Amino acid sequence: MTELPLIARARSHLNSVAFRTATTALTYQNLLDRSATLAAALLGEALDLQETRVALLVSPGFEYAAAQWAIWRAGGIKLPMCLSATEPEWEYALTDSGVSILMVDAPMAEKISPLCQKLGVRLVNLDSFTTALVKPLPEVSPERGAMILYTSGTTSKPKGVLTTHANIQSQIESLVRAWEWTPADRIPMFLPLHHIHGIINLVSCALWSGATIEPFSRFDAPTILDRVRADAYTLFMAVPTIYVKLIQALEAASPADRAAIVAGFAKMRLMVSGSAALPARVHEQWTALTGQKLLERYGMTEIGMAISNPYRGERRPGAVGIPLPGVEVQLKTETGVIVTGDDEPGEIQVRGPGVFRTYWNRPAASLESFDDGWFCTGDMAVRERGYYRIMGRLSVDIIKSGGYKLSALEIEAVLLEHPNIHECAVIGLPDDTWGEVVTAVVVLKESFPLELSALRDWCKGRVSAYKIPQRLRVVKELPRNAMGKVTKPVVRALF
Ligand code: MCA
Ligand code: AMP
Repeated sequence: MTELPLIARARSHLNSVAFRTATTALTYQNLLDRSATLAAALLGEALDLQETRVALLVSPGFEYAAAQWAIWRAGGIKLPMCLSATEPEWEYALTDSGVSILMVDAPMAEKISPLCQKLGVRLVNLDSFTTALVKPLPEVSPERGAMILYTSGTTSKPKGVLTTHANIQSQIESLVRAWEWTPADRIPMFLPLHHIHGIINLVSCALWSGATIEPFSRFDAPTILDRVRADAYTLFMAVPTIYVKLIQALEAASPADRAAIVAGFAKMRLMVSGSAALPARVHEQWTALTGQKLLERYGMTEIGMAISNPYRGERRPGAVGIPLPGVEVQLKTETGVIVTGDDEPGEIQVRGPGVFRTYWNRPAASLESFDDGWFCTGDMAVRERGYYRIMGRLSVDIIKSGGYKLSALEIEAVLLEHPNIHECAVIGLPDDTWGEVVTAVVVLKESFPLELSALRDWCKGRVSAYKIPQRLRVVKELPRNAMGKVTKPVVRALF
């Protein structure tokens, strides 16, 4: 039987450690066995899940990876959800994508089970399957749907991005080749596992290569720095906010501690930054502190990684480099002309086998996002001396905070439900640590005031913590243009 390449490749690393924690070392053989058991549990009497959507709400680690492989081996489409999302956010993702099974671990089971009952979703608790199950698994062709990731855009509600097994394989192969992954690699995993950065760049590339992953439930600087000091890693991947936090931690450490930690960083073969712009200043500060030149790359949920500074060659602060293997990139000006030389800005358009198939159940949005076969990213860039430099986004309604992409429109829709908010405009304001911080400018209904802390409390349970405004400004009226549309650049100028 032909297996998915990601699974077949694991058979050449059977005794290597796939996941290591302080107390466990689980091998690729363990991962194959466990995912076969979970695939059998998912299938029950069925022979093939036939692209049934299976949501995943499991803490990062071995069980998450085994569940992910189980869904794929059983022929399902995986929908990883944010562990810290709110119930309305989970409900939206589950219903929008028509999920019929949800895989959970014990910590999440109690929280989500009433919602599953309400929606008629079958709950599969991983912890209930402790003994091995054996069942023939279906053959899954690479052209089948593999994963749906929800991403915010210029619409209020997030859209599901559907990628196939072939898309995922090409995204992985491109990065493994460009960044020279090997079975000897060891990498910490502290990024959330409902986005490409964690799922593809980190977990899937590592498992494709026979490398070892050390999972953490979240990013905690002291814990990670202890392991860096112990030379635990060869590779490191993070968002710019994390590098800023690490710089703060290193600067606060005693000279002896700092020297020991820096020695650990200096030995790594590669440190990557992405998901948001890495300020040149942070890049340079990191090099000055650790001797490491960060490799910055650019990607997007719809396309995986597209542009990267080279593993061997100049890593230029402030630039994202050149197209990755197998990825075609072009810039198109506002007037529809394809940029041919350096120094002329245009929108980044991407083509290649890694580009997603479609937005789930949104044919019109899918059609609109392509221009003659090229995916339109909505990001502006310029080529300078051969390297791309990101200039910003076309839409003012997309905010990047801590590496998360947020829709101002989605947050505005929630704020408008507040009993004392008459009108609002949400913007992202520049911030040294978070890249941008969510900022709400509101017109109140009544004369009684609204404090930021009260607004933040009200938002809890309605939207994920990272979408909750960090700053608030009350105004008498919002600036509008002649058409009556709120002018966000003028709103921004209030600060
Ligand atoms: C949390 N806080 C914030 C934000 N988030 N303040 C401002 N802006 C924010 N965005 C505050 C909290 O309210 C809290 O404040 C304090 O910071 C600590 O919160 P906590 O949640 O513990 O923060 P953290 O754990 O330190 O999180 C920071 C983080 C996290 C580790 C950088 O945001 C993260 O994992 N980001 C990565 C996201 C990611 O992987 N994105 C990839 C998607 P208080 O203490 O007052 O309560 S992009 C992608 O996949 C594409 C394809 C790509 O290119 O990679
Ligand atoms: P997401 O939709 O969460 O996949 O986020 C993708 C977006 O993150 C891109 O469209 C860019 O706006 C932004 N992004 C990713 N990497 C970089 C980078 N290195 N520099 C600037 N922006 C980036």
